[in-house]
Amino acid sequence: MNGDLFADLEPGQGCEALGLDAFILRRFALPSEQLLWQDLQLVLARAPMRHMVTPGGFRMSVAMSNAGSLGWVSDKTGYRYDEIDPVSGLPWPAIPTSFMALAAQAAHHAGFKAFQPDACLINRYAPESKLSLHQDKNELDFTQPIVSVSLGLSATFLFGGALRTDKPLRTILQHGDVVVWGGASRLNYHGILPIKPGRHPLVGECRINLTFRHAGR
Ligand code: MD6
Ligand code: FE
Repeated sequence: MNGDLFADLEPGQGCEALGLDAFILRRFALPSEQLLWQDLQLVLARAPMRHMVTPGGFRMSVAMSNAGSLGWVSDKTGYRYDEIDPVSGLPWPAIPTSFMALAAQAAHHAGFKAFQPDACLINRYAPESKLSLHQDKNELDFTQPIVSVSLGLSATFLFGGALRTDKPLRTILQHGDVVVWGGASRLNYHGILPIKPGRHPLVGECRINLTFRHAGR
């Protein structure tokens, strides 16, 4: 694996390469699905899902919330990480232990040791919701990877390059799949195509994505 600065382990079994320093761990979250689901409900009881507004004034089709000392927020003034949930006026709920364990294990499996997320963005996609191609660049520290956990309905994930014009790869993310990326791919463009309607036995008629990052100093 490339990127000695970022990793000094070799990726483990069941790691599918998506790009340089980017891996899919198929079904990695399945053994903890019940605990993750319970803990997610506790977080959402304190910080309910909401549709944020983009700096351009558009309501996002994806509903969002956060756990952790920093939460990703968007409003007319821009995108940022904030310690306070603007809806409740309170700090975001802590990242549950079950989430932290899964994120750290997945990162370790993909060759990134000592991942210490301080932000967990929770995305909920109803049918037809999508996320346009974007880069994740609001974090202060790009040396730590991102760990992304897919739950519920399947989605087509687009994984491009460092330029918006690089033709993206397409892969389907299913319930329990975990994507880990960092190093050379950390700033690659990516997105989610519109979700197709369906019903998942645990999650219902939507897709939930948990994205773990180290956003602060
Ligand atoms: C999603 N994910 O899967 C959207 N960003 O719902 C992301 O935007 C994302 O999956 C950075 C790293 C992994 C991701
Ligand atoms: Fe992203």
